[in-house]
Amino acid sequence: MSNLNRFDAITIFPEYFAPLNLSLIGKAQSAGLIEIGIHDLRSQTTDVHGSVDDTPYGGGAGMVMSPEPWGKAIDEVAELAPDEIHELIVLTPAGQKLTQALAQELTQSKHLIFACGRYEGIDVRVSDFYATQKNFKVREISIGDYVLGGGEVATLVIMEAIIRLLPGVIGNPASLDEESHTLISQDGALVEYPNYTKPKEWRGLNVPDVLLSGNHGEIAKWRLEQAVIRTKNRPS
Ligand code: 6GU
Repeated sequence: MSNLNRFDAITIFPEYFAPLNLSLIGKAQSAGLIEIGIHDLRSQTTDVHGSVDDTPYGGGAGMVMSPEPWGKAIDEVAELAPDEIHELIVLTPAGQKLTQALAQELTQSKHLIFACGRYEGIDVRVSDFYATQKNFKVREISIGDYVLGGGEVATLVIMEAIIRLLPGVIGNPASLDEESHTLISQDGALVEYPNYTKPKEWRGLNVPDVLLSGNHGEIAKWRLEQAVIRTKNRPS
């Protein structure tokens, strides 16, 4: 059984996923740390038009994605990691909100399948069916309280949040410990302290003296104070 993390996305717009070949995620794939597959939902359709949606029962505006192509696509993709529990992630603004803690939790899954709905979403029987399958776990996830045209961009966001946490993906893993939402105070997650690099003065603005002092205790204290201030002042 393979021990690497596998990510599959099912979509009617495979071209949305081209950026996965860049930067951190591109390198993680080349290095064999992860495997990513992008699958065209329309390849599961049987009619000449490649229809993936239909009008909603009960009436109302918009179209609903049909369960049959989704079922076929998910069954096929599950076979790419036949021995794993498949975490089926259905992207919807109605889902559980993505947080750093959720991204961290999802690093434990060996096989993530992202179902990228469009229109008014996917017939709910798709989620209901896979929730009854013992080798599947189903989750609905949202990336925030606003509406996107589909789950593709949300999938890119979630994949990036997870993949950068996987062992070996980031060169200096210590940098993960000090970043926003990972730093914890008594009040919960903090955003990151402000960062500076050379030159010492830029357009009349100076680097705070404490950062030039070489006193690591004082620097850590200052950074924590700054993180608390920034967290408190952040518009909510
Ligand atoms: Cl996952 N999908 C859509 N369509 N809109 C969203 C979202 C997902 N998360 C926030 N807005």
